[in-house]
Amino acid sequence: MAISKAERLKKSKTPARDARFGDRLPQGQVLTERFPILTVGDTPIYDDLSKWDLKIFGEINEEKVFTFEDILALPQKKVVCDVHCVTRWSKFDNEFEGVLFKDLLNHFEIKPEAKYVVVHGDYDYQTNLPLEDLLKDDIILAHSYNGKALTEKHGYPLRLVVPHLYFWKSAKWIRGIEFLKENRNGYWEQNGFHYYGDPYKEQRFSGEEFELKNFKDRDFDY
Ligand SMILES: Nc1nc2c(c(=O)[nH]1)N[C@H]1C(S)=C(S)[C@@H](COP(=O)(O)O)O[C@H]1N2
Ligand SMILES: [Mo]
Repeated sequence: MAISKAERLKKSKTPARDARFGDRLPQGQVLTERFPILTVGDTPIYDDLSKWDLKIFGEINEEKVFTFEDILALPQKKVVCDVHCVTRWSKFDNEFEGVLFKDLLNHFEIKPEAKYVVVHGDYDYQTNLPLEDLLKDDIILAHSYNGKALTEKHGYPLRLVVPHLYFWKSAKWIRGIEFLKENRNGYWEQNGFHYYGDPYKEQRFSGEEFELKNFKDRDFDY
């Protein structure tokens, strides 16, 4: 089922580049005004926030658990960003509010060996990223969207937002952050999608990680 999602998408027609948006709209994307919902499986309902927590584990000095109150007690920031879904929709100027990932990092110690992260969201959703990517200034754990609490379907009470990668990396209903020495692919990454997923390089599918197109631009010793 999941494999066929990647296979179906590969067969879909690539939309022509929309010149109105210049470089802002990545190749192969179509702009949407609405905010589509893409979820594998059921939508979790958190009518009682005491049932929610965020566990930090793996290659860190001491495991840490944040309650929702803990999250609200951290510095609150806003990020305005564009999002790009691998299924070809993009949406401009989304305002997310919450806690920057780099601010969360002040509250636990990552071991120097940690190089990768797997983000866990309900239910059993996992997605992988290099740790370095999460250190960027605009990576946010968001509880609000355009001035209001996230809706249940968009990830209430807390979702990750990683603006510079395809939107499947932005785990909804985030419950865990796992630090790792080596990369471990998540759900979509195991099911035909790219392990990194840069929309500006159209890294949609797995098996494309060698970027043969750009081979001539690589550094060579001789
Ligand atoms: N926990 C969880 N997070 C998830 C998903 C999911 O199924 N479960 N879907 C991903 C995908 S494929 C996309 S495109 C975005 C969609 O977010 P939205 O539904 O708010 O548009 O969430 C991502 N985060
Ligand atoms: Mo997606």
